Amino acid sequence: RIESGLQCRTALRRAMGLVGKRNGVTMAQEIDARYARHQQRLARSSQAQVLRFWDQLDSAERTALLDDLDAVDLDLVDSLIDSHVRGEASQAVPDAIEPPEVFPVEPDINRVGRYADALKRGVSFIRTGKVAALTVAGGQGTRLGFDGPKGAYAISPVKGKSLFELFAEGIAGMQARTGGCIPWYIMTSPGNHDATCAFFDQHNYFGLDRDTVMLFRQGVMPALSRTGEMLLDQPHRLALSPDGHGGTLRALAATGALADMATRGVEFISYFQVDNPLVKPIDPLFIGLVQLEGAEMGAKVIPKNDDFEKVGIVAQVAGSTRVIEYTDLPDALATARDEQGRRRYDAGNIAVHVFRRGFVERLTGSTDGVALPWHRAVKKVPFVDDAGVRVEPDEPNAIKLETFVFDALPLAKKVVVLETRRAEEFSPVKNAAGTDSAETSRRDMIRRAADWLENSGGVVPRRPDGEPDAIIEVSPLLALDATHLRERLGERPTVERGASLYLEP
Ligand code: UD2
Repeated sequence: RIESGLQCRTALRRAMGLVGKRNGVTMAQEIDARYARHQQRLARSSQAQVLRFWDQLDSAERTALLDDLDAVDLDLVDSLIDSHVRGEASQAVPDAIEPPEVFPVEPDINRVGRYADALKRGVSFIRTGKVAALTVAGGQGTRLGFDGPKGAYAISPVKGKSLFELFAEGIAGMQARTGGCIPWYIMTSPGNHDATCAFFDQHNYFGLDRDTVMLFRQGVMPALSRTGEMLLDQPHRLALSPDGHGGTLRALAATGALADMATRGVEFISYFQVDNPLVKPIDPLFIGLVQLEGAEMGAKVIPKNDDFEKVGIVAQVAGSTRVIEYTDLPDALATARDEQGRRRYDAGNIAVHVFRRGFVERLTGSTDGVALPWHRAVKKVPFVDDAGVRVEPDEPNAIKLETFVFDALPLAKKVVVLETRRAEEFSPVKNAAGTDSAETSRRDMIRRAADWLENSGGVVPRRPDGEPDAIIEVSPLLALDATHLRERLGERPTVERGASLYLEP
């Protein structure tokens, strides 16, 4: 279920044991009943081995194991074992792929009017409360080496604001600019949900109205041995991981977030990943174009930095729009050039989407649930062996299963693919060092702030290589883009060499 800011606090208090304690007798009976139910169900799926340490567990451990089992959809797991675990369901890239039709960053002469109309409509949808923001923040920050919800990572160059704070201010800034209210839905995973709630609580929801911030957990999938047994991470814990960002759609429906959107009158969902501090949480032009074109979903793209940049590409396959993940793109396609010598498959997916609420309802409303394909990955997953010893494998030993949100694109009746500028909207924080790290992301935030400032008549010192010779940060509460800054900036500052400058309202 979803938790708005207020409910989140109660849930935290419950987790800390401050409310809702039950007495021992009732708890023991409840555990027995739950155990009996799960034992039967697991036996039918030949997975009863996960209960092999039951007799050695205390009641807290038993409860933890039962909670893990509650979170697993065993029917779904059963249905994937033959195809995706014992077999290797093919994710082959079809032969006949084409570049997609893309709306350019700057409209050509034929589209100027359409873009202006789209922008006007987008702003009006925001003003009238028809737009929600949706952040997917369920993944683990493993590659970043950060211990905590990734959104809590301090990233802004002067103030050290967290990713969540930047998004919150982007939303607040857009509310102030349009006069609308933008509900914000944040998808967490069971592993980081409580910490995420606590982070928002501790920061007083960054000044947003608590009743407009909703957190909801995504689902999980068990890691499976190559022969299809669910692995134990500890004698009383399954080895579970988030079910991929495709799980967003399922979780939106299952937790009541989608129904909550309907109650609030939300028609458009602005989707983005937690790892990109440059993202525009809400882009009126993009939303307006999706509506104006009668599309059910949109995808923002940028030209790739190089042939092997780790972004999926948006492509046209047999009449529908799809993302082909970078790991699946054959080298011959990644390096292909058109007649003008330009990269042929160059529409890099930055994982920013607009969904019509009705589309998500259609996908999640069918009796079969969301028909997104499952992707298998073979990973190293620590596990408890039959003797109860925890093994850290040296080689990949387990299958993890995930769905990807962009696999909804071919299910949409129509799609809008909009190109944007990398320097304005994309610099993700994924790795501890090197490409897509905190260092490159901060550098890009400073570059963008310097460009905006110069565009507004400010003077920015630059090094011989052209990089700004100052650390500059623009609060999203002051300005959301270059034009906005130009409108809002009073005095044009001259920045001293080596200075640190924070621009706020
Ligand atoms: C993703 C895209 C890639 C490109 C790139 C842009 C996939 C498979 N690939 O690559 O095509 O667009 O991003 O930055 O997505 N998340 C969840 N729950 C999950 C898994 C992920 O919330 O179960 C979130 C996670 O918190 C993060 C985002 O999804 O915000 C991306 O996940 P990732 O880092 O695994 O994806 P990546 O970088 O391989």
